[in-house]
Formats: sequence, C-alpha cells, structure tokens
Amino acid sequence: MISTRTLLLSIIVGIAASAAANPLPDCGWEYCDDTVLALDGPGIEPIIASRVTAPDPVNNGDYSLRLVHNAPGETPRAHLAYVEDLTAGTLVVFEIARYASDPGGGSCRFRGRYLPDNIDAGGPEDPGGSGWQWIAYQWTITGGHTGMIIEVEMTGEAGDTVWLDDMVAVPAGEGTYTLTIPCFYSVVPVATSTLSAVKDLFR
Ligand SMILES: [Ca+2]
Repeated sequence: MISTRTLLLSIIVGIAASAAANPLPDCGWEYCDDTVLALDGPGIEPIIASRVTAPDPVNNGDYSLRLVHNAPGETPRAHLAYVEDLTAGTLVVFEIARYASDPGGGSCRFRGRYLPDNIDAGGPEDPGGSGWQWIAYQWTITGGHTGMIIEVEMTGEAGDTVWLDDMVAVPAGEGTYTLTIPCFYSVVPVATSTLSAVKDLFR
C-alpha cells in the first residue's frame, strides 16, 4: 500500500514537468486527469475521486470533481491544495463551488492544516443544502508556520457524494510562494497573480 506521503510526493513529481506553460493556478479540473493531491483515511480508496463531465453537475467548463465517501464510520479527507514558502501574516484565500443533489447527501467541510507541523487551522462551516453553493474563506499564516494544506473532509455516511468546481487557493499580497493543486505545480509570483486574474483563467 502506498502511504499518503508517498502518493503526494509522487504526484508532485509527476505534474511538475507540465507546469511551465501556465504561470497562474488553474483549479477547474478542466485540463488533465488529476483529481486530488492525496487521500487520507482507512483503506486504499477512502474517497473515490473522479473527474467527471455531464450528466454529472459541472459549474464551469466541461468538468468537475466528484467525491464519494467510501469509508464507513470514518471521516476521510482529500487534499486539494498545498501552499508552501509563506511567512507569518500572509492571508491564504480559498474559494470553491460545491454541489449536492440533496441537502444531507454531500456533507463535507473544508479545513486548513498549517505546515510543517500539520496543525488544524480551522475552516468554513459547511453551508449544507443542495445545488451549487459558493464557499469562501481566508486563513492567516501565523508565526512558525510556513505553509498550508487545504483539504475537504467528508463528514457524512459512506456513499455520500459531493461535486466541486472552480477552486481558488492563493496567498494574497506581495512575495513568492509554491503552490500545488491538481494539474499545476510552480513557484508563482504573488504580485502578478491577483485573485481576479486567477479566477479569469477558468470561469
Ligand atoms: Ca470546471
């Protein structure tokens, strides 16, 4: 069995070569087969992650990410973004569109974990409900931390399904950071990567 850490590192190496052509983050699950960076939970596939198209719900473009809870009695997690080389005081801006077909069927919540010590940084409350909903949150990097993992926890029952699209995960302000999201790995100059510029890439 491949450990979560090994899987994460393998995927980073695998997508690094394709990053040079795109200087800004793209998180709409449009351009490659990557789904999430890694999974965390019991068994080989605690969440079944798939890149899907219609008739699955898609908020923008042709594809979205479908996550199916596959760990009975547990709360499995999928890592969505990985930001490094940050300094204290930096804001990490996160936005994502989330879809459930019925109010209780897509129970999940988005969480941050400070790096390198993997400390829970909290996150937005799950809005619940059905259809597409927009979630936005900001974390502040505090002293001693240099980065963040952003993940989604599936908090309901096995078989629950949630669809995600249009993810933004970007530090705000001047500086340089290392961002890893599905399909993208690069050092990004923050000054030229405003939030609106990132959004324009995939909406
Ligand atoms: Ca999309």
